[in-house]
Amino acid sequence: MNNYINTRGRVVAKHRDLYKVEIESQIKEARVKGSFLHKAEMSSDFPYVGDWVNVRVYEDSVIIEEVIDRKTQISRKVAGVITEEQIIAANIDYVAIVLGLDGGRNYSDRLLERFLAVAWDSGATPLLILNKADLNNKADLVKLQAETIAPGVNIIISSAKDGSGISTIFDYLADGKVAAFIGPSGVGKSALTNALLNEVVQKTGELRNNDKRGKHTTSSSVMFQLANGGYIVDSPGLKEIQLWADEDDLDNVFDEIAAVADSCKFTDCKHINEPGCAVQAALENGKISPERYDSYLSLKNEIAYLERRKNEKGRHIERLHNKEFTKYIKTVQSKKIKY
Ligand SMILES: Nc1nc2c(ncn2[C@@H]2O[C@H](COP(=O)(O)OP(=O)(O)O)[C@@H](O)[C@H]2O)c(=O)[nH]1
Ligand SMILES: [Mg+2]
Ligand SMILES: [Zn+2]
Repeated sequence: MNNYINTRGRVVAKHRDLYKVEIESQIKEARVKGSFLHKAEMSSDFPYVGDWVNVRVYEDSVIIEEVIDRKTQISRKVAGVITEEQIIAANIDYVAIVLGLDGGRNYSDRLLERFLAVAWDSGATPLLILNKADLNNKADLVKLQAETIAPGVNIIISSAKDGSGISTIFDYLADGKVAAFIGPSGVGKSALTNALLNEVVQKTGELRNNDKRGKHTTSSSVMFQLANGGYIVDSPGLKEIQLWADEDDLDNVFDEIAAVADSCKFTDCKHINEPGCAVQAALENGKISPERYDSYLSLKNEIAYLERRKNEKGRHIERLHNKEFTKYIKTVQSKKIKY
Protein backbone atom coordinates (compact mmCIF):
# COMPACT_ATOMS: atom_id res chain seq x y z
CA MET A 1 0.00 0.00 0.00
CA ASN A 2 1.28 3.40 -0.95
CA ASN A 3 -0.53 5.87 1.26
CA TYR A 4 -0.09 9.55 0.62
CA ILE A 5 -1.59 12.93 1.35
CA ASN A 6 -1.69 15.95 -0.93
CA THR A 7 -0.71 19.22 0.66
CA ARG A 8 1.22 22.44 0.09
CA GLY A 9 4.75 23.37 1.06
CA ARG A 10 7.49 25.88 0.42
CA VAL A 11 10.86 25.15 -1.14
CA VAL A 12 13.62 26.25 1.24
CA ALA A 13 16.64 24.72 -0.50
CA LYS A 14 17.58 23.13 -3.80
CA HIS A 15 20.69 21.22 -4.63
CA ARG A 16 20.59 19.94 -8.22
CA ASP A 17 17.49 17.75 -8.30
CA LEU A 18 17.17 17.36 -4.56
CA TYR A 19 14.86 19.78 -2.81
CA LYS A 20 14.11 20.67 0.80
CA VAL A 21 10.51 21.64 1.35
CA GLU A 22 8.93 23.08 4.47
CA ILE A 23 5.64 21.31 5.08
CA GLU A 24 3.71 22.24 8.19
CA SER A 25 6.85 23.55 9.92
CA GLN A 26 8.85 20.44 9.10
CA ILE A 27 11.65 20.33 6.54
CA LYS A 28 11.42 17.32 4.24
CA GLU A 29 13.51 16.17 1.32
CA ALA A 30 11.66 16.05 -1.97
CA ARG A 31 12.04 15.44 -5.68
CA VAL A 32 10.00 16.67 -8.60
CA LYS A 33 7.46 14.50 -10.33
CA GLY A 34 8.82 12.82 -13.45
CA SER A 35 6.63 14.86 -15.78
CA PHE A 36 8.65 18.00 -14.94
CA LEU A 37 11.55 16.49 -16.78
CA HIS A 38 9.49 16.00 -19.93
CA LYS A 39 7.38 19.12 -19.83
CA ALA A 40 9.75 21.79 -18.56
CA GLU A 41 11.03 24.01 -21.36
CA MET A 42 13.33 26.14 -19.33
CA SER A 43 14.94 26.02 -15.97
CA SER A 44 12.48 28.56 -14.54
CA ASP A 45 9.70 25.96 -14.99
CA PHE A 46 11.28 24.00 -12.14
CA PRO A 47 10.70 24.81 -8.49
CA TYR A 48 13.12 27.23 -6.82
CA VAL A 49 13.79 28.46 -3.33
CA GLY A 50 10.78 30.40 -2.09
CA ASP A 51 8.33 28.61 -4.34
CA TRP A 52 5.02 27.39 -2.99
CA VAL A 53 4.47 23.89 -4.30
CA ASN A 54 1.75 21.26 -4.26
CA VAL A 55 3.29 18.13 -2.85
CA ARG A 56 2.35 14.51 -2.41
CA VAL A 57 3.66 13.21 0.88
CA TYR A 58 4.24 9.45 1.02
CA GLU A 59 5.43 7.61 4.12
CA ASP A 60 9.05 7.71 3.05
CA SER A 61 9.23 10.30 0.28
CA VAL A 62 7.84 13.61 -0.94
CA ILE A 63 7.07 14.41 -4.55
CA ILE A 64 6.64 17.97 -5.83
CA GLU A 65 3.64 17.89 -8.16
CA GLU A 66 3.26 21.51 -9.20
CA VAL A 67 4.71 24.98 -8.75
CA ILE A 68 2.17 27.60 -7.72
CA ASP A 69 2.34 30.79 -9.83
CA ARG A 70 5.02 33.10 -8.53
CA LYS A 71 4.13 36.46 -7.04
CA THR A 72 7.64 37.83 -7.52
CA GLN A 73 10.93 36.35 -8.59
CA ILE A 74 14.47 37.59 -8.62
CA SER A 75 16.62 36.23 -11.38
CA ARG A 76 19.97 36.51 -13.01
CA LYS A 77 21.19 35.26 -16.33
CA VAL A 78 22.98 31.95 -15.96
CA ALA A 79 26.75 32.32 -16.15
CA GLY A 80 28.35 31.80 -19.54
CA VAL A 81 26.96 32.14 -23.04
CA ILE A 82 23.57 30.53 -22.48
CA THR A 83 20.68 33.00 -22.37
CA GLU A 84 18.61 31.51 -19.66
CA GLU A 85 17.02 32.83 -16.54
CA GLN A 86 18.27 31.49 -13.26
CA ILE A 87 15.94 32.14 -10.37
CA ILE A 88 17.66 33.25 -7.18
CA ALA A 89 14.47 33.29 -5.10
CA ALA A 90 10.72 33.30 -5.65
CA ASN A 91 7.84 34.97 -3.80
CA ILE A 92 9.97 37.45 -1.94
CA ASP A 93 8.75 40.72 -0.46
CA TYR A 94 12.13 42.46 -0.39
CA VAL A 95 15.29 42.26 -2.41
CA ALA A 96 18.04 43.37 -0.06
CA ILE A 97 21.06 44.49 -2.06
CA VAL A 98 24.10 44.08 0.17
CA LEU A 99 27.22 46.11 -0.55
CA GLY A 100 30.33 46.53 1.59
CA LEU A 101 31.63 49.67 3.24
CA ASP A 102 35.14 48.24 3.48
CA GLY A 103 36.37 50.06 0.39
CA GLY A 104 37.69 48.45 -2.75
CA ARG A 105 35.23 46.87 -5.10
CA ASN A 106 32.52 46.17 -2.54
CA TYR A 107 30.73 49.44 -3.22
CA SER A 108 30.44 51.45 -6.39
CA ASP A 109 27.63 53.50 -7.90
CA ARG A 110 27.78 51.38 -11.06
CA LEU A 111 27.54 48.13 -9.11
CA LEU A 112 24.56 49.50 -7.22
CA GLU A 113 22.80 50.49 -10.47
CA ARG A 114 23.27 46.97 -11.84
CA PHE A 115 21.86 45.30 -8.78
CA LEU A 116 19.00 47.82 -8.65
CA ALA A 117 17.97 46.94 -12.21
CA VAL A 118 17.79 43.28 -11.24
CA ALA A 119 15.99 44.12 -7.99
CA TRP A 120 13.31 46.26 -9.70
CA ASP A 121 12.75 43.50 -12.22
CA SER A 122 11.76 41.11 -9.44
CA GLY A 123 8.54 42.90 -8.54
CA ALA A 124 9.62 42.96 -4.88
CA THR A 125 10.66 46.09 -2.96
CA PRO A 126 14.38 46.86 -3.12
CA LEU A 127 16.31 47.64 0.07
CA LEU A 128 19.95 48.59 0.29
CA ILE A 129 22.18 47.31 3.07
CA LEU A 130 25.58 48.94 3.46
CA ASN A 131 27.42 46.37 5.58
CA LYS A 132 30.79 46.33 7.35
CA ALA A 133 30.09 49.73 8.92
CA ASP A 134 32.64 48.81 11.60
CA LEU A 135 35.35 49.23 8.96
CA ASN A 136 34.32 52.70 7.79
CA ASN A 137 33.95 55.83 9.89
CA LYS A 138 32.35 57.68 6.98
CA ALA A 139 29.44 55.29 6.47
CA ASP A 140 26.98 58.20 6.49
CA LEU A 141 28.71 59.81 3.53
CA VAL A 142 28.48 56.61 1.50
CA LYS A 143 24.81 56.46 2.45
CA LEU A 144 24.25 60.01 1.16
CA GLN A 145 25.97 59.10 -2.10
CA ALA A 146 23.89 55.90 -2.40
CA GLU A 147 20.72 57.94 -1.87
CA THR A 148 21.48 59.89 -5.04
CA ILE A 149 21.85 56.62 -6.97
CA ALA A 150 18.87 54.86 -5.41
CA PRO A 151 16.36 57.58 -4.53
CA GLY A 152 13.37 56.27 -2.61
CA VAL A 153 15.09 53.04 -1.64
CA ASN A 154 15.44 52.50 2.11
CA ILE A 155 19.07 52.22 3.12
CA ILE A 156 20.32 50.42 6.21
CA ILE A 157 23.84 50.72 7.56
CA SER A 158 24.87 47.50 9.28
CA SER A 159 27.69 45.45 10.66
CA ALA A 160 27.43 41.71 10.96
CA LYS A 161 30.46 41.97 13.21
CA ASP A 162 29.27 44.39 15.88
CA GLY A 163 25.55 43.80 15.33
CA SER A 164 24.58 47.35 14.37
CA GLY A 165 21.60 47.59 12.04
CA ILE A 166 20.70 43.93 12.46
CA SER A 167 17.51 44.68 14.41
CA THR A 168 16.42 47.10 11.66
CA ILE A 169 16.76 44.37 9.03
CA PHE A 170 15.02 41.94 11.39
CA ASP A 171 12.06 44.30 11.78
CA TYR A 172 11.44 44.39 8.03
CA LEU A 173 10.78 40.66 8.21
CA ALA A 174 8.01 40.59 10.79
CA ASP A 175 4.76 38.79 9.90
CA GLY A 176 6.32 36.18 7.65
CA LYS A 177 7.84 38.64 5.19
CA VAL A 178 10.58 37.25 2.96
CA ALA A 179 13.78 39.01 1.95
CA ALA A 180 16.50 37.78 -0.36
CA PHE A 181 20.08 38.99 -0.08
CA ILE A 182 21.85 39.70 -3.34
CA GLY A 183 25.23 41.27 -3.86
CA PRO A 184 28.81 40.48 -4.75
CA SER A 185 30.59 37.82 -2.75
CA GLY A 186 32.51 38.94 0.26
CA VAL A 187 30.15 41.74 1.33
CA GLY A 188 28.73 39.78 4.26
CA LYS A 189 25.46 38.24 3.07
CA SER A 190 26.12 34.99 4.88
CA ALA A 191 27.49 36.78 7.96
CA LEU A 192 24.28 38.88 8.07
CA THR A 193 22.20 35.71 7.74
CA ASN A 194 24.01 34.23 10.72
CA ALA A 195 23.59 37.46 12.68
CA LEU A 196 19.84 37.57 11.96
CA LEU A 197 19.44 33.97 13.09
CA ASN A 198 21.83 34.39 16.00
CA GLU A 199 23.32 31.11 14.93
CA VAL A 200 25.97 30.00 12.47
CA VAL A 201 23.96 28.45 9.63
CA GLN A 202 25.99 29.66 6.67
CA LYS A 203 29.71 29.44 6.00
CA THR A 204 31.37 32.83 5.64
CA GLY A 205 34.53 34.08 4.01
CA GLU A 206 34.49 31.60 1.19
CA LEU A 207 36.67 32.65 -1.69
CA ARG A 208 34.37 34.23 -4.25
CA ASN A 209 32.48 31.00 -4.68
CA ASN A 210 35.26 29.38 -6.58
CA ASP A 211 36.97 26.22 -5.50
CA LYS A 212 40.75 25.93 -5.57
CA ARG A 213 40.81 25.17 -9.26
CA GLY A 214 38.77 28.29 -9.96
CA LYS A 215 35.69 26.28 -10.81
CA HIS A 216 32.26 27.47 -9.80
CA THR A 217 30.81 25.57 -6.91
CA THR A 218 27.19 24.56 -7.21
CA SER A 219 25.99 26.23 -4.03
CA SER A 220 22.61 27.90 -4.41
CA SER A 221 20.16 29.98 -2.42
CA VAL A 222 18.93 28.76 0.94
CA MET A 223 15.98 30.07 2.93
CA PHE A 224 15.90 30.33 6.73
CA GLN A 225 13.12 31.22 9.11
CA LEU A 226 13.80 33.91 11.68
CA ALA A 227 12.51 34.04 15.24
CA ASN A 228 9.86 36.66 14.29
CA GLY A 229 8.36 34.43 11.60
CA GLY A 230 10.06 36.13 8.66
CA TYR A 231 12.38 34.48 6.17
CA ILE A 232 15.76 35.33 4.78
CA VAL A 233 17.22 33.90 1.58
CA ASP A 234 21.01 33.87 1.41
CA SER A 235 22.36 33.58 -2.10
CA PRO A 236 25.86 32.88 -3.32
CA GLY A 237 27.37 36.08 -4.63
CA LEU A 238 28.99 36.66 -7.94
CA LYS A 239 31.60 39.29 -8.65
CA GLU A 240 29.19 40.92 -11.04
CA ILE A 241 25.61 39.91 -11.47
CA GLN A 242 24.64 38.88 -14.98
CA LEU A 243 21.72 41.13 -15.78
CA TRP A 244 18.25 39.72 -16.02
CA ALA A 245 16.03 42.75 -16.44
CA ASP A 246 14.21 44.74 -19.08
CA GLU A 247 14.27 48.32 -20.27
CA ASP A 248 11.38 49.40 -18.05
CA ASP A 249 13.46 48.50 -15.02
CA LEU A 250 15.99 51.12 -16.06
CA ASP A 251 13.31 53.82 -15.74
CA ASN A 252 13.18 52.98 -12.05
CA VAL A 253 16.95 52.97 -11.63
CA PHE A 254 17.51 56.17 -13.63
CA ASP A 255 14.33 58.04 -12.79
CA GLU A 256 15.89 61.47 -13.41
CA ILE A 257 16.66 60.37 -17.00
CA ALA A 258 13.25 58.75 -17.48
CA ALA A 259 11.52 61.95 -16.32
CA VAL A 260 13.39 64.07 -18.86
CA ALA A 261 13.09 61.52 -21.68
CA ASP A 262 9.33 62.11 -21.76
CA SER A 263 10.05 65.46 -23.41
CA CYS A 264 12.18 64.09 -26.25
CA LYS A 265 10.83 64.98 -29.70
CA PHE A 266 10.70 61.37 -30.85
CA THR A 267 9.01 58.74 -28.74
CA ASP A 268 11.59 56.17 -29.81
CA CYS A 269 14.50 58.53 -29.10
CA LYS A 270 17.69 56.69 -28.26
CA HIS A 271 19.07 59.80 -26.53
CA ILE A 272 22.31 59.68 -28.47
CA ASN A 273 22.21 62.30 -31.24
CA GLU A 274 18.57 62.71 -32.25
CA PRO A 275 17.26 66.23 -32.78
CA GLY A 276 15.10 67.52 -29.96
CA CYS A 277 16.55 65.05 -27.44
CA ALA A 278 15.70 66.32 -23.96
CA VAL A 279 18.19 63.94 -22.36
CA GLN A 280 21.08 65.40 -24.39
CA ALA A 281 19.91 68.88 -23.43
CA ALA A 282 19.80 67.94 -19.74
CA LEU A 283 23.24 66.43 -20.07
CA GLU A 284 24.59 69.64 -21.55
CA ASN A 285 23.14 71.89 -18.88
CA GLY A 286 24.34 69.58 -16.11
CA LYS A 287 20.91 68.32 -14.96
CA ILE A 288 21.96 64.75 -15.72
CA SER A 289 25.43 63.58 -14.71
CA PRO A 290 27.68 62.17 -17.45
CA GLU A 291 28.45 59.09 -15.31
CA ARG A 292 24.77 58.30 -14.89
CA TYR A 293 24.15 58.88 -18.59
CA ASP A 294 27.00 56.55 -19.62
CA SER A 295 25.90 53.92 -17.17
CA TYR A 296 22.30 54.19 -18.41
CA LEU A 297 23.33 53.74 -22.03
CA SER A 298 25.60 50.82 -21.30
CA LEU A 299 22.96 48.97 -19.24
CA LYS A 300 20.43 49.72 -21.96
CA ASN A 301 22.71 48.19 -24.56
CA GLU A 302 23.27 45.15 -22.42
CA ILE A 303 19.52 44.71 -21.93
CA ALA A 304 18.85 45.14 -25.65
CA TYR A 305 21.39 42.42 -26.36
CA LEU A 306 19.77 40.18 -23.75
CA GLU A 307 16.34 40.81 -25.33
CA ARG A 308 17.61 39.78 -28.76
CA ARG A 309 19.09 36.61 -27.34
CA LYS A 310 15.85 35.86 -25.49
CA ASN A 311 13.87 36.27 -28.70
CA GLU A 312 16.24 34.04 -30.64
CA LYS A 313 15.85 31.46 -27.95
CA GLY A 314 12.07 31.77 -28.10
CA ARG A 315 12.20 31.11 -31.81
CA HIS A 316 14.51 28.17 -31.21
CA ILE A 317 12.00 26.61 -28.82
CA GLU A 318 9.25 27.22 -31.40
CA ARG A 319 11.35 25.48 -34.04
CA LEU A 320 11.84 22.54 -31.72
CA HIS A 321 8.09 22.29 -31.26
CA ASN A 322 7.55 22.52 -35.01
CA LYS A 323 10.10 19.78 -35.50
CA GLU A 324 8.24 17.57 -33.08
CA PHE A 325 4.99 18.34 -34.82
CA THR A 326 6.51 17.44 -38.20
CA LYS A 327 7.74 14.18 -36.69
CA TYR A 328 4.26 13.46 -35.41
CA ILE A 329 2.71 14.16 -38.80
CA LYS A 330 5.26 11.89 -40.43
CA THR A 331 4.40 9.07 -38.02
CA VAL A 332 0.73 9.53 -38.77
CA GLN A 333 1.45 9.54 -42.49
CA SER A 334 3.69 6.49 -42.28
CA LYS A 335 0.74 4.57 -40.91
CA LYS A 336 -0.71 5.26 -44.34
CA ILE A 337 -4.10 6.11 -43.08
CA LYS A 338 -6.45 6.32 -46.08
CA TYR A 339 -9.39 8.66 -45.91
N1 LIG B 1 34.53 43.61 9.74
C1 LIG B 1 33.46 43.00 9.23
N2 LIG B 1 33.61 41.85 8.54
C2 LIG B 1 32.52 41.27 8.01
C3 LIG B 1 31.22 41.81 8.17
N3 LIG B 1 30.34 41.01 7.51
C4 LIG B 1 31.07 40.00 6.99
N4 LIG B 1 32.38 40.16 7.27
C5 LIG B 1 33.49 39.30 6.86
O1 LIG B 1 33.61 39.40 5.43
C6 LIG B 1 33.92 38.14 4.85
C7 LIG B 1 32.86 37.75 3.83
O2 LIG B 1 31.62 37.54 4.49
P1 LIG B 1 30.51 36.57 3.92
O3 LIG B 1 29.35 36.62 4.85
O4 LIG B 1 31.05 35.23 3.62
O5 LIG B 1 30.17 37.32 2.55
P2 LIG B 1 29.18 36.82 1.39
O6 LIG B 1 30.06 36.27 0.31
O7 LIG B 1 28.48 38.05 0.94
O8 LIG B 1 28.26 35.80 1.96
C8 LIG B 1 34.01 37.17 6.02
O9 LIG B 1 35.36 37.02 6.37
C9 LIG B 1 33.21 37.83 7.12
O10 LIG B 1 33.65 37.46 8.40
C10 LIG B 1 31.09 43.03 8.91
O11 LIG B 1 30.01 43.61 9.08
N5 LIG B 1 32.24 43.58 9.41
MG1 LIG C 1 27.91 33.85 1.31
ZN1 LIG D 1 16.18 61.62 -26.23
